[in-house]
Amino acid sequence: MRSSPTQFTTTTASGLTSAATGVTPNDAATALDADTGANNLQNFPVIARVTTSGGQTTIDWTLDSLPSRSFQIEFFSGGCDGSGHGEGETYLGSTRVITGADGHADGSTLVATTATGAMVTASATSGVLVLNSGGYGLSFRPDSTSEFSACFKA
Ligand SMILES: [Ca+2]
Ligand SMILES: [Ca+2]
Repeated sequence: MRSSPTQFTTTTASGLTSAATGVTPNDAATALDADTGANNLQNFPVIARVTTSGGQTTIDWTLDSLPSRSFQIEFFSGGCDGSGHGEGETYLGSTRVITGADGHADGSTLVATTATGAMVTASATSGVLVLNSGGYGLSFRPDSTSEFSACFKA
């Protein structure tokens, strides 16, 4: 599932703001992201693997956060800051998931083809699905965006 790269610019920008002051570590997975603060101290995803084969790049990732909640996971390539977390210059793609009762979600997401050796990062945005006016389909209404994940070398 892909969405417009410009659709969530505002929430991505808030993630960038908090990243500039240093990255807050994720709380323990069993804590269900109960910590509070700027952007609700939204946990960032963890990239487990980046695979490019036949011109297609797939990112394997996990997220441990609020239970039974919708998330938009966005992927980027670009530089990394001093803490080894990404800076998210080039949008690669996104996906949406709903975490389980244990707060866990994971997936393998097809993204824009990424060169071997590139640094890849991800962010997670919590939100709710709302019925579009007119009743046709659902829209994702974002609230809190995480800082960028640790960089992963493609
Ligand atoms: Ca939190
Ligand atoms: Ca947190």
